[in-house]
Amino acid sequence: LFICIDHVGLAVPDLDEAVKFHSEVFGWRELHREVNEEQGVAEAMIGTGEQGVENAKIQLLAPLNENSTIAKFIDKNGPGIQQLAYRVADLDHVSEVLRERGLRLLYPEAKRGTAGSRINFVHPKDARGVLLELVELPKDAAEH
Ligand code: CMX
Repeated sequence: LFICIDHVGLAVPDLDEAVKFHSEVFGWRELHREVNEEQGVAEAMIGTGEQGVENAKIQLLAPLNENSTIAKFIDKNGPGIQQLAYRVADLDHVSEVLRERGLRLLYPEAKRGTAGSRINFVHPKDARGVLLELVELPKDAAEH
């Protein structure tokens, strides 16, 4: 059903500060950055950046405003791990299979995620306390 772990998402109050911390202390590199208004986030993907090394990324997620899901998460839990993302080949198929298995998907249809990917989420209550994102990369995606 799943190809690999695509990324782990961390809720952070300040994106620039978080990128600096993870770069300087852990040696991660910024691979990609964007604003996703629909999701209410400013985000950066960080990773090793090593060519030919397939590795899960870390997604740093900062709230765009106080109504953002990430703002609510930080208010309630403080900064930290907000989501685990599994990469899938066919999001619509996997969503259908998981619905058949009794899990609630958050959106009736896929939404736009990082760099033009298609995404949906399994409700954390149905995934044993983990907000599970499902990610289908765009067909022409260059692997990081
Ligand atoms: N991980 C684990 N559990 C979580 C959670 C998370 N990230 N977010 C909420 N929960 C739990 C809460 O602890 C709470 O449990 P209790 O009732 O036992 O206290 C329950 O789920 C309801 O939580 P809530 O604080 O009332 O939050 P909401 O229901 O308002 O929102 C959710 C929860 C999952 C529907 C919302 O976070 C959401 O829509 N997430 C998907 C979108 C998203 O995360 N976007 C940002 C990232 C964008 C990207 O990845 O590209």
